[in-house]
Amino acid sequence: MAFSILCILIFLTFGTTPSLSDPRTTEAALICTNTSAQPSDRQVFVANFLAAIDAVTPLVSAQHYGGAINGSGNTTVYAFGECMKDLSRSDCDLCFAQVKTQILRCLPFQRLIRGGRLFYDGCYLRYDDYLFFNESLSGLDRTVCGSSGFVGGNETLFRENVGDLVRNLSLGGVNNGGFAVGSVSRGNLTVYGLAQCWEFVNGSDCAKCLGDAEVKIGSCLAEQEGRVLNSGCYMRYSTQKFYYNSTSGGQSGHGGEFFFFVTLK
Ligand SMILES: *[C@@H]1O[C@H](CO)[C@@H](O)[C@H](O)[C@H]1NC(C)=O
Ligand SMILES: *[C@@H]1O[C@H](CO)[C@@H](O)[C@H](O)[C@H]1NC(C)=O
Ligand SMILES: *[C@@H]1O[C@H](CO)[C@@H](O)[C@H](O)[C@H]1NC(C)=O
Ligand SMILES: *[C@@H]1O[C@H](CO)[C@@H](O)[C@H](O)[C@H]1NC(C)=O
Ligand SMILES: *[C@@H]1O[C@H](CO)[C@@H](O)[C@H](O)[C@H]1NC(C)=O
Ligand SMILES: *[C@@H]1O[C@H](CO)[C@@H](O)[C@H](O)[C@H]1NC(C)=O
Ligand SMILES: *[C@@H]1O[C@H](CO)[C@@H](O)[C@H](O)[C@H]1NC(C)=O
Ligand SMILES: *[C@@H]1O[C@H](CO)[C@@H](O)[C@H](O)[C@H]1NC(C)=O
Ligand SMILES: CC(=O)N[C@H]1CO[C@H](CO)[C@@H](O)[C@@H]1O
Repeated sequence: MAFSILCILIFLTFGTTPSLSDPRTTEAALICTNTSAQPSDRQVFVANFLAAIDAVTPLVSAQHYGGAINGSGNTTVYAFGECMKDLSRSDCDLCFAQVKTQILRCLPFQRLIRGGRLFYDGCYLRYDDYLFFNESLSGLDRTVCGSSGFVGGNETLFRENVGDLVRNLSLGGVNNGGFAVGSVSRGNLTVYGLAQCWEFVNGSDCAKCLGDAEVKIGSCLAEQEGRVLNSGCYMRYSTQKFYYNSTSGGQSGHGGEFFFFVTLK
């Protein structure tokens, strides 16, 4: 009996196709507003919330992003979701399935909270009570620095590398339809990064958003990792490589133009 269970476990572990899947469901930030719907509107608000999120889900699965609006007046719910462009479709689906359940921690059901943003490293979901889809900056934007300080190497070099990286990410993102990944190596130090503007943020607003992120991420330079989570864009650097080389999740595909690798002396 125990043996057959073991066999099944072995089969399950090795019988499936090897997968490099990483939906990057690490949470970067959950930001909830403190506005709530009227208690008398409870049923309608909850129904609109669910309908908006439900409408966004298949769009994200099919095209990596989607926006939906449901309801009217004070109970209107606007929802937008997007996966990072380097995730495969299956990783995107996995990431979005989680982000969708975890945004409930903003308590749209219990407290009828009308706005929430959940940033994962692989995907993003926001709902709110106004049309925010093309918003680039807002008062709730966050900078989240890692908690492992940079140690054991040349700190000056590290700062220079991150500085060049985020400048490149910002420029590269603006010039490549809102997405860039890349690395900068100098001395024996390499830093990796990713930047992405959300789909409905236009070129000039994307530039504004990434430019802002580039400046704010500078406050993280004592740490091995840093993230800026703006209304219209996401930027991250790390001493670890965390992104896929192509826009199709490591498989061969389109989008090679989205990266850069820089080696400086
Ligand atoms: C609600 O949030 C706004 C800004 O997000 C803030 O100015 C205000 O003080 C908050 N109110 C409460 C009661 O927390
Ligand atoms: C809101 O969602 C409901 C339920 O899915 C749907 O019947 C309705 O058409 C949606 N309204 C809008 C404006 O999309
Ligand atoms: C909308 O909400 C405000 C307060 O939040 C309330 O005064 C107003 O009556 C509401 N309007 C409708 C149409 O329900
Ligand atoms: C973009 O935002 C502006 C306000 O900043 C708004 O007037 C416009 O309708 C928005 N465009 C789209 C396509 O959502
Ligand atoms: C390479 O990195 C190590 C720390 O990881 C550091 O101690 C060493 O000095 C570096 N060497 C050079 C040539 O920069
Ligand atoms: C650290 O890096 C800076 C900038 O590249 C360089 O000028 C300096 O000599 C390095 N320091 C050490 C101890 O290697
Ligand atoms: C981008 O959208 C903003 C409003 O959100 C608008 O002011 C600006 O002119 C737009 N830029 C372009 C290039 O469409
Ligand atoms: C990604 O690209 C870098 C630089 O060209 C290369 O060293 C690395 O092996 C590539 N990784 C994968 C998984 O293709
Ligand atoms: C694409 C891009 O902007 N590349 C730049 C990255 O940063 C290095 C150093 O600052 C530049 O030399 C590259 O041109």
